[in-house]
Amino acid sequence: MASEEFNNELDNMFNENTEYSNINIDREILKNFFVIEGLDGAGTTTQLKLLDKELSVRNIPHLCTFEPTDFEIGSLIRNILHKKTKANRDTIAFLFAADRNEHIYRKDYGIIDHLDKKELVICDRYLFSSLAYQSVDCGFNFVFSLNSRFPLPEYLIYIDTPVMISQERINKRPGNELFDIKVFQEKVRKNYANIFKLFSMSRMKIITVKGDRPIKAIHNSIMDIILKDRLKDRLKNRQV
Ligand code: ATM
Repeated sequence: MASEEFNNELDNMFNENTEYSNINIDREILKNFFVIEGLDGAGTTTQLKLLDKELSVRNIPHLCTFEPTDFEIGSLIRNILHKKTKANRDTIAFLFAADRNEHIYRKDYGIIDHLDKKELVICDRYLFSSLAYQSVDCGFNFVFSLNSRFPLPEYLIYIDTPVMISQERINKRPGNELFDIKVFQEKVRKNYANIFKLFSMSRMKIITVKGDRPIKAIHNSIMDIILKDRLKDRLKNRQV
């Protein structure tokens, strides 16, 4: 779908007379759940690894996790992304949603069970990746409906990287994946902007972090967001 069409679709959502009026933006928020998003090459995976180390050093109970997962459906998705097996674009959208469902709800291993154990959960990509990537080929409404029942994180942290920079980083990596093409990434970047506009009506906090900086500077910005929130919570508890 062209981004202008996506924009129109988004504009229509604000019109009460359209089928989009029931769109569920203000849904359940999972406290202590942080999601990191960005274009391919934005460095979300690098940042997740750094956070994992730092939270361990600080003895903060946490789970650093990612989508596609390393559960069964996630592994199938990786094979499709690495072009080892083929699937129709709509099938890929279904698979991402199915993988997510396991990721959130699987007993003992899922995100909800970790949050229930009072751990912070930080996830590299979540439903916003589906909305940004799969909407390019499958249309926003279809992808939104597949993901309409999933809860939102408390914080969505977006590492904003210009396509040119993310493309330079991708080109340095061996092999290429299904969505690595420049024009595709440009559409994905526009989609992210539209999605954030849409979700600004929710109670989820959306924070953009500039991605064209050294890895350590980006890491510090993300740590600040996570720690500030914990500090606020502790102060609140002390006042009670
Ligand atoms: P990582 O490279 O962050 O592991 O993600 C793999 C790809 O999966 C990434 N592609 N690029 N380019 C984004 C894509 N993806 C989706 O298309 N939809 C989704 O729902 C998710 C979670 C990831």
